[in-house]
Amino acid sequence: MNRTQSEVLFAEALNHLPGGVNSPVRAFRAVGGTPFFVNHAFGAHVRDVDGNELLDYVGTWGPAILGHAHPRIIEAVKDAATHGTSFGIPNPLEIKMARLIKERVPSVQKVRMTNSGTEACMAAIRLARGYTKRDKIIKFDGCYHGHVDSLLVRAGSGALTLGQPDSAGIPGAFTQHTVVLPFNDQAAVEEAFASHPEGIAGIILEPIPANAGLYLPKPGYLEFLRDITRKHQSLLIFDEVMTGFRLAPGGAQERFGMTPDLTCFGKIIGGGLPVGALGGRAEIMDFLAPLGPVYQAGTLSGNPLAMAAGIAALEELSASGAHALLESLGTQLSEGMRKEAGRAGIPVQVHSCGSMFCTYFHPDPVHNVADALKSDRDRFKRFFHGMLENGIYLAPSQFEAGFISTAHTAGDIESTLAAAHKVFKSL
Ligand code: KE4
Repeated sequence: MNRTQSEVLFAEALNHLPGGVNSPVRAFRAVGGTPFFVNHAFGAHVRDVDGNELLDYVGTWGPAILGHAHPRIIEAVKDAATHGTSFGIPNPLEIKMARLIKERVPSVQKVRMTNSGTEACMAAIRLARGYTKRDKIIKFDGCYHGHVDSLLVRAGSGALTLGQPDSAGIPGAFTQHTVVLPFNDQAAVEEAFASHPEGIAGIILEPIPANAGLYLPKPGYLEFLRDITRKHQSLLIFDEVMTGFRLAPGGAQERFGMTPDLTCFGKIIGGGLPVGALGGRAEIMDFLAPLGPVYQAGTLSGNPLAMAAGIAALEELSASGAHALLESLGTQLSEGMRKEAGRAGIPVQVHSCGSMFCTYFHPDPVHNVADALKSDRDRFKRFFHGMLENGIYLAPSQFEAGFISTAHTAGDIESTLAAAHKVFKSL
């Protein structure tokens, strides 16, 4: 595949941007080679600056659930832009977005918009601490909640990919109240509550951890977390920045029948524009300024363009019966991947949940990040580049998930599996 222009651009980007990128996971550090540059995305495809068209299973890390440049989103952004790009004054679209979130996620009674998932998660833990007047927050290793100082502790996503799950530049004092536990381990959580008699403000988790690849909560685990937090008057915080509105119309909490106290959102609700949101019970959310004592703010929060794009995305998702299609495409891909790897004698764990998936090159089950770290990253690297050479763009790290959109077709999945058939045999 000709990558001449991308290589020229990357060489120049290295002079202007640390690592040549504005977000580390884009740099291909885990898979090697030169990242390609894209200037056109449409449907399930992206086109790089050398004219190569790729079937895209990253979907800008989740937002492109309807595919890229969906006409309804483009139209909504164009129309909103003609009325101004930002007001810094309340605008009606903020109410409409909040109502759409509340209609889909019954655990949410009030919403605060932010500009990223990181901000939503940062606000969530500050709110939990302010509401409960406790300091400790439990997170799980391998989970990633954005680059919040106190949550960049044994974190996933790019931090794990780059081997820096505990970032430099964060004083110990900033993380002394962060209790990091293994995921799927009930005894560890019980022990943490027992050893902190002063109380735990809350537990924050990805209900489906998808920043160390993708693994699932064991049966009963989420219910256990709900029970133990309720018992100790701690808050259960679901980070649904990736799973929200994707794993079901109401996200993972609908799919798993759970009711968290707070939920963090992002990605899909911005239709590809910068966005995040925090939602939850009114009695908790009303602790946020200007009503309550917990400060949180943002110049561009509720920005009319991001709201217009996100509203279009949520309304189109509902109108198009998207989730049934996403479910069937996800099953077709994961079952096909298992079969092709089996045919080639390659030991893999193919995990999927709805339209999210991950292929671990590992012979044994993966239930947490310790298991995930045992996967064969060299084999993943060869698989990634083999698929790329066959026109299939997968997430450039073993420790990321893949995303299917409603713009993918059964035919796309078939051609992906045909490519996988060839590439698995070459491993
Ligand atoms: P942002 O600040 O990147 O909008 O959201 C942070 C975040 C919070 N919570 C979860 C569960 C997330 O997955 C994320 C961000 N996801 C990564 C992909 N694994 C973003 C990709 C990137 O960092 O470039």
